[in-house]
Amino acid sequence: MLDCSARDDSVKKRINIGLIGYGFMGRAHSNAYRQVNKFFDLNHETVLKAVCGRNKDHVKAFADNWGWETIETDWRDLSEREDIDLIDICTPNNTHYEIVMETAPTGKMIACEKPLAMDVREALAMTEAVEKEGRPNMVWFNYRRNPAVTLAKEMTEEGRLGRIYHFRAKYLQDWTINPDVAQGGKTLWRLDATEAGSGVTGDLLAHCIDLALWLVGRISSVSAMTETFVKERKLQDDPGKVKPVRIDDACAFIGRFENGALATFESTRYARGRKSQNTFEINGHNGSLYWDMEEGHKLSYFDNGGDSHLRGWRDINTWDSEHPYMKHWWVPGTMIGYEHYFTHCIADFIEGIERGEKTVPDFRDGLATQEVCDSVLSSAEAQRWATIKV
Ligand code: SOE
Repeated sequence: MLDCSARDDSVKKRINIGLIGYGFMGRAHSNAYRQVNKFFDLNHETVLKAVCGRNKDHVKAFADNWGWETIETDWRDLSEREDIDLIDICTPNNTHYEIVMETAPTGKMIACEKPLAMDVREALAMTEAVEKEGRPNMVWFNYRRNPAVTLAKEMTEEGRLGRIYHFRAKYLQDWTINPDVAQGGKTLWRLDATEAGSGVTGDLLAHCIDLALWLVGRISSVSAMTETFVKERKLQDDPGKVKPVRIDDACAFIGRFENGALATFESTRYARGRKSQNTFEINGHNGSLYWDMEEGHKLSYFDNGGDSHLRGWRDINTWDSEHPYMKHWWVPGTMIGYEHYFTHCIADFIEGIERGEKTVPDFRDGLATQEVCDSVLSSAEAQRWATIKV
């Protein structure tokens, strides 16, 4: 078993990765594992040891393309392998629980895609299982690792905004407006509640909630509404059949933070023209911050200090070497994008274990987001405020 606690500057240790799932996230993570040691000076090297998927031909083609050394077709065989140090879960949400519960006792490190689980009950058991082993674990909330978002975190921690009054987030897409889009199957499992657990709440708002908890603090209560615009869809794997749609196509909620700030969130897959508009604004006593993933390098900042006639919003282009992560990439002024956030996730994870520090966000943080997601859905169903258990 790999000992990640000791820092030894003379030898680069290997972290043998076992990836489960090879869809969109499998590609994003594979790319991150390939890039991380080229751009970050770490004492550990990621090794693309094995990738697992049920279809042998497909997983073999994926492994050949990305440079994975071996393949498995049953995740249990992968999680039992002695030569694997870290299991990375990129499969649909309804599989996370079983994989984590069976892998944790092997003592392997575990990284899991968001949302951590189908619900709080699963997420709590998973968190306890990894904490019992005391091994590093992580949930891939990749947007924390955007340089502008990390800068926002630094600025709130420095107290530049003063007392925070408001956090306002939205995550808008439009890819499910067409009722002919099917549900279930390899690429459309996000639309099937039995595999995804929920719709935009778990898939998109989970990102916004994770950022809210990180940037502002714990949320204590929420009041939500959801809507499912298309009531039934055909099945991707069996287009002759239709099934009721049980996910939330859209969700909006308000909430209260424990520190007294107010929260407003909105997400939908029916915002015509919006492909992945993920934004937040924070309003504090001394200033405000605004971020929009569609211009992801930019953090807009209003500082209420100085001469009042010179005040105004300014755009901080986080592309200089002093901005978070940027010294690892290209020359000042050149851009990085979506794929890099994943590389930052794994770089931070490895740096954390080299320093013996808690990885953030870990399963405990993923559980906190899950608690808010579950409360949002139960509030919408009951049509009343829900209190978040701490
Ligand atoms: C859904 O379309 C999706 O791919 C999410 O699953 C991701 O988490 C989000 O970052 C982009 O949109």
